Amino acid sequence: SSKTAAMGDAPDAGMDAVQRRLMFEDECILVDENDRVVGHDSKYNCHLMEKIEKDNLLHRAFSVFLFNSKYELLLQQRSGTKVTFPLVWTNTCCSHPLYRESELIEDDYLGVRNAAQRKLFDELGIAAEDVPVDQFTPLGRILYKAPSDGKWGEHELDYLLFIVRDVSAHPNPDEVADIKYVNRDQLKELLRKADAGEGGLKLSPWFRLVVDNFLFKWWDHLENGTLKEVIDMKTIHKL
Ligand code: DMA
Ligand code: MN
Repeated sequence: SSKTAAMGDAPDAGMDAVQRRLMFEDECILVDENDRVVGHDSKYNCHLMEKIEKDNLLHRAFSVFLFNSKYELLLQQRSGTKVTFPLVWTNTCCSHPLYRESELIEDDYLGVRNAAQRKLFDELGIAAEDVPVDQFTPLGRILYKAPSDGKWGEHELDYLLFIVRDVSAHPNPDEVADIKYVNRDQLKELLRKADAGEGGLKLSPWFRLVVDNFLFKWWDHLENGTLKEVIDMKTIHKL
């Protein structure tokens, strides 16, 4: 992409056309630090670091961790055209519930589940019937800020969702460069490589936060059938 080659003064100089459309069409949900809805703004504004700092913009997001029936976790490498965090490896699917009725529903976190189902199809071509909304388990919420390169970054209140389903994935190249399933040892090897800077391998900051704080413990509980014990939807972890 010409993203880095064409760095002019405008923050969107050289932005990929598909990603630009999403930046202006997607209307994110603004929340306060207690996850109460306080308004809405474009995906574009919500991810401009200068705006985030000036107006203290915080938006709602979700991160899906999809496991197959062997309890291997599906990872994705973001496409090179993503405006934020291109080419980094991360959990199965991340995005934002949008400021629309179906994705604002707070009962049983249905809005976030609806958004997760929508984006699993958009990014990975996973059919909605393969990921029924009632199969997502919301485990917790994290609040974090992370600059990407240049003018972009994240400041999110992120719902962490687990789901176990055998699915067939057909990655959308506008969103996803590559996918793979990993077991715990394979993930540990990826972490080691990323830490060592081997092969230019990079992990997303939010995936790293979840790995370092929760993932392996939750993975054990998932496999042992005791996931309910670790659900905590009261706390908002400021990481
Ligand atoms: C944003 O993901 C959400 C998190 C948790 C980082 P994203 O940049 O992949 O969003 P989108 O797919 O909507 O561009
Ligand atoms: Mn975001």
